[in-house]
Amino acid sequence: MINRILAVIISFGFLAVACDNPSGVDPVDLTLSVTFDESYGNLPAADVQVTMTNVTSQQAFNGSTDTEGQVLFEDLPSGNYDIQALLTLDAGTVQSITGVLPSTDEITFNASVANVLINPGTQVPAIELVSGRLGDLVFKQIYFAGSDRVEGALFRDQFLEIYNNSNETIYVDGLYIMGVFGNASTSRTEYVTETGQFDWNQSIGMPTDIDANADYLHAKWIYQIPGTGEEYPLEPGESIVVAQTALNHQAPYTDNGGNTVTVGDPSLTVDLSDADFEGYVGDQFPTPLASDVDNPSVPNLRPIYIFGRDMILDNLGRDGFVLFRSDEVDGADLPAYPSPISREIRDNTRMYPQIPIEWVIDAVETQPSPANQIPRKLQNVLDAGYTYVPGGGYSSNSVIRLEAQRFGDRVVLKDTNNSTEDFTFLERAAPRVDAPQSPNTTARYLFRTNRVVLEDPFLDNLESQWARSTGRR
Ligand SMILES: [Ca+2]
Ligand SMILES: [Ca+2]
Ligand SMILES: [Ca+2]
Repeated sequence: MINRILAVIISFGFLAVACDNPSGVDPVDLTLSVTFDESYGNLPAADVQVTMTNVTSQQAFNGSTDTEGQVLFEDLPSGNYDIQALLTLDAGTVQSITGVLPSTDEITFNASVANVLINPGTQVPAIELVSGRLGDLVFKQIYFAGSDRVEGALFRDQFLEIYNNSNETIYVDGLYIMGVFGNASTSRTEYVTETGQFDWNQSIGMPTDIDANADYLHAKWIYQIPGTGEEYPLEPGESIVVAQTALNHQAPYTDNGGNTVTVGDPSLTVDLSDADFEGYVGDQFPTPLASDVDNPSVPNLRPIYIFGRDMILDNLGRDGFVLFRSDEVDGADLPAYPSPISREIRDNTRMYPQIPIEWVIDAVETQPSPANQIPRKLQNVLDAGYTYVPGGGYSSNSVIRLEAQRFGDRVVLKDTNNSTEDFTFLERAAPRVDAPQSPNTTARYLFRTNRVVLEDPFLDNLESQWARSTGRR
C-alpha cells in the first residue's frame, strides 16, 4: 500500500512584528499557524516540528506548535527562509483526528515551503500544498437481503453502494467488486481448517509455496467497473450505486419474457433507475433471467465470474464482499482452483478465481445472524468482525456504515476493519441516504436472532461460472 502522506498547510499568522532595532535590518517575531488541510476542516495541528532555515546564512530555527497549532519564532533575522513542518502520528491518533484508520503503523504529515521572504511588515501569502491520500473506497451500504418474495422484489432489487472515504478524487474505473466464495456449511470434513472454512491448501493444483488460506481469497462472483482510467471520477464524500438491475423496482416493469411485473407493496423496495452501474449478463446466457433487464441509460459492469444468471447477492447474508484492484492481472486471467472438496478435476469441475488479499481495498464480512453464523470467509486482517441484517433474508433491511467524522460537507465513514463496530442496519434499504451517526436500536429487531435453518431453494441451486466473454470455462 502507498504510505499516504497528508500534507499540512502552513498559513502564516502575519504577526511579523518589527523589533526595536535602529541599525536597519530588523529582527522579526513571527507566529506561524499550522493546520491540517481543508479536507480536514483546517483543524489546527499540534506538536508539529517546524524548522525555518535562513536561505543565506543556513541558520536554522526550530519550534513546535502548541495545541492551537501555533508556533512563535522570536528575533528572526529578516531574510528569506525555507520552512519545513513535520508531524508523525501513530495510526490510532490519525484515526481519531481524520476518522480514517491508516494501513501503516505511523503516518507522517509534512509541508515544505521554499524561499519565503520574512520582513517586518511583509505580507507573506498563505501557501497550500498538495496533500496525499488518506483513506480509500469503502462499501457504504450493502443491500443483499432483498425484499419480500410475495409483496416485494425478491432479489432483483439488490444493490451495493461504494463510497469515496478519502480526501481526494478517486477514479472508480477498473475497480473489481467481488463476492467471496466459502464453505457455507457448518459440518466438519477433513477439507476444512479449524475455523470450519475450506482448507484451500488441499485444493488440487494449489501452488505449494503459498498459504492459500491466509493470503488469498476465492471468488463466488466478480464484476468490474468499466472505464479507461479517468472516466468515472468520484469525489471525496460521494458514492456510486451499483444495482443488480437498474430499474425502479417500486413501479411495474416489463421483464425479458414480455410480462409486466408489479410489486404488491412498493415501499418494501427501491428505485434503482438512476444507479451508476448495473450488472447485466443477459448476453452471457442462452436463456437470460427474466428480471435481468438492461437499462440502456445505466452502464453495465463487466462480468468476469457470475453466480446465477445476474449479479445475485446471497439474500441470507452468507457472502463476503470485497473491493479490489489489480495492475498485474486482468480479471479474465486470474488463476482458479477447485474447492478442496473436489478430489479430481473433470471437465465440469468448478474452478474459483483466486486473488491475493494484498489487492483488497475494502472487505465486509456478512453473516445470517449472530446465532446463525457460518464459517468466516474473510481473514481477520480484512475484517475482524461481521455485520448482518436483523430482519434476515427478504426483509428490505440493508447494512450501512456509520458516520465517523464530519469535516464541513465531507463525511468520513467508520472503517476500523471491524464490521461489527463499523456497520449498522436500515430497516428499509435506501440508496444514497446519509450514513447514520449511531447504531440502529429498533427494539423489535433486537431479539430476532433465533436459530433458523439456512436454506434457500432458489439460491442454493445456483452455481458460479466464468462469463462467456472471458473465454474461460
Ligand atoms: Ca441485472
Ligand atoms: Ca445497462
Ligand atoms: Ca475496510
